[in-house]
Amino acid sequence: MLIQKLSRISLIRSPTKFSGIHRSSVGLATKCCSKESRRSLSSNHWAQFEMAPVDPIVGLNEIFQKDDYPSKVIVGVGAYRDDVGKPYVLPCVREAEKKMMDRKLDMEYSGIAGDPKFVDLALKFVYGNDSIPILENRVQGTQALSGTGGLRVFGELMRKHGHKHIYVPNPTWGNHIPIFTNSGLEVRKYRYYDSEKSDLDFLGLIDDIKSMPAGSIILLHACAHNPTGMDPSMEQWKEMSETIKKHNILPFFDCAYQGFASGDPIKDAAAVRMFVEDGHLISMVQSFSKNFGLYGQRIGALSVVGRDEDEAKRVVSQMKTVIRPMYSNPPRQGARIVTTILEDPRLTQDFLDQCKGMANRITLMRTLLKDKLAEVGSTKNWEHITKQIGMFAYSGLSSDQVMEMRENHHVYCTADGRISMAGVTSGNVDYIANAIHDVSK
Ligand code: CBA
Repeated sequence: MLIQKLSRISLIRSPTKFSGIHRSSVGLATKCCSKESRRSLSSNHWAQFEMAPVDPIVGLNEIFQKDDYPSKVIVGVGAYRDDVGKPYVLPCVREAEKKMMDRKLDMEYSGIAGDPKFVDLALKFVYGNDSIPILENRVQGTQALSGTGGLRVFGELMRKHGHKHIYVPNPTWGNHIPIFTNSGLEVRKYRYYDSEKSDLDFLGLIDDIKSMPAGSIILLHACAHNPTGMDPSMEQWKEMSETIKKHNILPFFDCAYQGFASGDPIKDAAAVRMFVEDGHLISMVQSFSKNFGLYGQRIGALSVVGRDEDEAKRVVSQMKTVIRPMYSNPPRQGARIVTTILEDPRLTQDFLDQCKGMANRITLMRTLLKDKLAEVGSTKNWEHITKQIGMFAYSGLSSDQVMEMRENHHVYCTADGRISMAGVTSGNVDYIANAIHDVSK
């Protein structure tokens, strides 16, 4: 009714060539901005606002939506898709939701640090039930607005407590840089990847750790490094742990893909657990976006290992002083879903199987993509596609080749040539292989 009415107004006052709802909203805008109403506006505080550039990862979805080419493909943001390209809700998540509905839970605020039961289970999930600091209550944490929110709280916390800079790998997840810059930290980079060899630059990495000033924070990707998909071996992690300890650096783990590297969340926590066993008083942010498929629920955790329980609790009390004026307290649903799964052994087993299923499908797509590239006639070396792990293939395509692939083939990946393998399916792999070959031959 209302739309019909508005359409009529717009037709009378301002005939346009648009149709339906569009026409009505354009009509409304025309009405609001007539000469008379413009005269009655207050002085304009918005005029100097420029249109901001779209986000290099998430913004790709917006550009993709505007492309009406029927065979278009997006392999940009790291979000898992099933083999027909559809978003996937884990069956264990569906079951947990049903259980929660039956319990008729309230919708009260959570505490500033979130749901304590969730935090307890989340920390055990990554540190391990039998971790000594867990048993000694020396690991304490808060619920976080997924990985991104936890990173931001950590950045502000450390800036408030005297830190001036943080080291991140080169390259790293693009959003790390504005997150820490906006927290007031200077972002410095350490060597991580050798693009020539499509391999880890381990010597460069160790050398750079050695030259970091004592007391610096180093961000480490716990597993499935984004964007390169290259993780250190366990021997290399050991050497990093020793060097970091010797130089008195604070390791901060970003654990966004636990379960997505090997298919087994316990295996994927190996580096974190080794650092803790080596006596590092680490800090860590966890995300449940990918492994539990809870992207939009914004569920994660931020934790710290202290020398004793009291110390760890003091740090958490300071995290709460950052959180309260920032967003007061976190949302409930995601925490309840993860808790419902992790407190039930059968649902936990279902989760483990379903997480493995996602990781296995990605591994299969890596092999398929590499094989298809050979099949369509590419003579380039694509070994790194299967050597890399986790959600992404760091293809080695240049930004020009990425743009060419976008314009000529309507295949969208990020400008650094990162391909989300989670978006590759048996239905689009030939198309993607052809596009990659065409721009790289
Ligand atoms: N850390 C790393 C290393 C990540 O890759 C991401 C997600 C996050 C934050 C933290 P969340 O806030 O959902 O827990 O994730 N990175 C992306 O998968 C994407 O979600 C990516 O495509 O790079 C993003 O937001 O950019």
